[in-house]
Amino acid sequence: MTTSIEETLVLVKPDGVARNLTGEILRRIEAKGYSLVDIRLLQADRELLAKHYAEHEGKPFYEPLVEFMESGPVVAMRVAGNRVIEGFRVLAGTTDPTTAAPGTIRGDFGRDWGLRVQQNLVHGSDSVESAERELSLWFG
Ligand code: IDP
Repeated sequence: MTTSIEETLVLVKPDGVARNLTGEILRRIEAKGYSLVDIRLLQADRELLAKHYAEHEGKPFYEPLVEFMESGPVVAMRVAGNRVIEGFRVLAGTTDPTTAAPGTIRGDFGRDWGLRVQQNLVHGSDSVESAERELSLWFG
């Protein structure tokens, strides 16, 4: 057993907000035992999204990803808990909603629309370094 109290950035992407899944996603986070520390609903602008997704610049899905993320409001959450960075990514499921395991957020609710970008409902930071960088971008 490892003790590592962490904070992570969770985003409910525009598809999740539009489909009224914010409450269900937060319910799963809280049911798992993680704590909500801060939350905001906002319309992300391109400048914020370019910083958030800097590692993907130049990839074929980058432009459709940024367009999708600015297409409507998102919910940003600061979530705390032991090993929450890895733990939330397990709750979310793998990137592709078609193959994400049932029981995960993406596996249960993600739909493969056949679009240029996977609209997979949520984002979760993937490392301690990413979490620190992303939390300061979204929460200052
Ligand atoms: P993650 O969100 O599961 O960590 P990343 O590789 O960080 O996945 O990619 C960021 C986001 O870009 C994904 O959540 C998804 O919306 C989109 N994406 C990633 N790879 C692809 C792809 O191959 N095709 C379409 N969209 C993708």
